Amino acid sequence: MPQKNKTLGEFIIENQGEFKYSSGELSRLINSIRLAAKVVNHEVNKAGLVDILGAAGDINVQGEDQQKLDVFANEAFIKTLTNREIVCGIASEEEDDFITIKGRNEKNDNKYVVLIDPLDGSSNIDVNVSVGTIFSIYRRVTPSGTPVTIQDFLQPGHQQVAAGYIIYGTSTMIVYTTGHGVNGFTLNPAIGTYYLSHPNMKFPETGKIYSVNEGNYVHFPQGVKDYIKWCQAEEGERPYTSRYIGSLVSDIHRNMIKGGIYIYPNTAKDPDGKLRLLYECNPMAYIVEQAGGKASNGFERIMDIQPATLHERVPFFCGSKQMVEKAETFMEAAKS
Ligand code: P6P
Repeated sequence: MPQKNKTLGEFIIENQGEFKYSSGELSRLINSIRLAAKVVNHEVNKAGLVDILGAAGDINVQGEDQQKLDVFANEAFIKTLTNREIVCGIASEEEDDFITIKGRNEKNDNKYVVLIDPLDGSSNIDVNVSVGTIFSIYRRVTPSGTPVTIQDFLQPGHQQVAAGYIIYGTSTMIVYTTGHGVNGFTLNPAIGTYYLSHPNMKFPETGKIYSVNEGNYVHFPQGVKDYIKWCQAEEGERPYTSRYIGSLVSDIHRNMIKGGIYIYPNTAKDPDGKLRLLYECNPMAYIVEQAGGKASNGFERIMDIQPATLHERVPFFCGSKQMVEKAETFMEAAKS
């Protein structure tokens, strides 16, 4: 069990050997994400002062264009990742297409691609509810020395070499995995250092929390309706508790600590589901599976889905293994 209160920097150096291929780039990549997260955290925490500092589109007190926070976050992560000369390409939920990074002397010889949702749940900022950044890292699959292509981004989730999220909540945390378990680091804002606060995070096998936007109930598939009614029935440890923040990172982070299931099914409005496979579901699935949980589209493992487009959406069932499996039995039963 890693020793608590170690800094993120010390942890990365001590676990350098665990990264199968890395000669340090993956560590530097995680470090660059750590830096960008501090920059975004500073801006997110100022959001409450928007009346003083000006809303997006205004000119702020420094005479600069006040940016929407998701635009700011997107630019902060892209700039930091580009400057560190470690990745050959970036795909962002905020960008229509991927960004090619040619690297030193335009050699196109950087090893990794990063996919990022720079500020997930940003609509919650105006009401002071926690939001998050989600990142996913793959090794490129096309030949080094050539510009990155769409194939480098359309990899199934089980090819990820690292994934993580930053949660800008009552405290700011980085939670990530490189395939050797999940560890959580809490930022001490006074000194700008992250400390290992949640070593070796484990998703409880089961739980009593279900997280779904029941406002969409009438549009849910029958299997989801049946599962929700089962959660609400008076039997044994049920009824379960309904908890839904409307911020994916926060809902899953809470459920990973307490036990629970998060469901965003397909609905009439979102016939393929609302969440993006590449920027939200695959990274969260990697983290959740590494912590002993489960993530599917109601029928098949999320990380086995072969992506066809950058922004494709999937239904998402994610959390405590036994709860996801129970929901899948209702989905299967409703099929027949
Ligand atoms: P709804 C935020 O927009 C998000 O992508 C997730 O963070 C969140 O879980 C979900 O959408 C909320 O969607 O339709 O319930 O408001």
